[in-house]
Amino acid sequence: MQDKIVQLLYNAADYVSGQQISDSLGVSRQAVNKAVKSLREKGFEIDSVTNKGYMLKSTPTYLCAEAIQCHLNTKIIGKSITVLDTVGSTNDYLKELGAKGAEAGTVVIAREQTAGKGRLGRVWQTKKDDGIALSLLLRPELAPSEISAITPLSGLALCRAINDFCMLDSRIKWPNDVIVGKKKLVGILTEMSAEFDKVEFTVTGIGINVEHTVFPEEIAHKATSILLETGRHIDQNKFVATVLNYLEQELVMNRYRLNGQTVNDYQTLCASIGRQVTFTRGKRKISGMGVSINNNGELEVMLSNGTVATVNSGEVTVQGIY
Ligand code: BT5
Repeated sequence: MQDKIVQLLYNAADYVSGQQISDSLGVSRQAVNKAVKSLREKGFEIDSVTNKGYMLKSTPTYLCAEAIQCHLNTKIIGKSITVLDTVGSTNDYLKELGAKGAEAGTVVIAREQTAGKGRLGRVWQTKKDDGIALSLLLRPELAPSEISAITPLSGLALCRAINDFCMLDSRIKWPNDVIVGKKKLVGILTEMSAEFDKVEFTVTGIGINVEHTVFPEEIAHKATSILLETGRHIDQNKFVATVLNYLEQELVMNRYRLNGQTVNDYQTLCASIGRQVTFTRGKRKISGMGVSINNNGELEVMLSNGTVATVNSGEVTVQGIY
């Protein structure tokens, strides 16, 4: 109910009376008073004037579910948002919720992760309040072999959100990094729980560097943050809402699949196209020119002998990018 009150006040041009709120939400006046009190305790500045009602003056600057939700225009993503101070990994936390039946679109966000994961057992570093760790649960009606579009579509959504909201020129380094210039701003990791021929749920984890001014030595040469790139502190709640709005657009509205339009959009934003790339096949390292993304989200690489290799997993390095 608190999220609905924030949304109502946020969209109102003037004071909204307690009666109007209780009527439109179908709850008692006491329940409205109680919800307003607890919103104030969370950092929402809500003015109240006798005979006029309530007006939202400001939303909290720290990450807060209700403050994110009032900027959402989604049908599925973000209806349930949990913000945690600290957690091992938001992906692991959400996978547990998924196994217990959490609904599609559930989002878990943490201000700090103590065991953040990358791919292939690597570590993702999320320092308290500097980074946003976000995981999204989906229940696409697909076979396990059909979920390969989720990471590229998420990358597309992230790029759009960052470019729109932060006025940056971010690009995608195939398959799961969002970069600015030569450095990594976002990492994406999609995991799934499935039966033999049916996906039960997917969890897409997104790590975004926001407020970092310095990084641990081992990643300092290849990591960047929104603050470092723009010199500005962003409203993290509005930013996360923008990310979720674009995720809904790219994932849900495209039914979790790539199509002609999204492949085209992805290619336009893909830093691995038109560049010399190196990938591993077994123990061999192979180089060629990244030429396109196919309808399965795989990278097509033109080799020096004129044949085209399709790369769908493993490691790819792109010349000129970390
Ligand atoms: C990724 O893996 O980039 C996927 C990262 C996904 C993180 C999210 S956060 C929310 C959710 N919960 C989790 O536990 N995970 C997800 P990969 O492509 O394997 O890249 C990992 C590599 O990126 C590391 O080996 C480092 O070299 C580098 N790295 C680690 N932390 C970084 C950071 N904050 N910024 C830039 N690079 C980083």
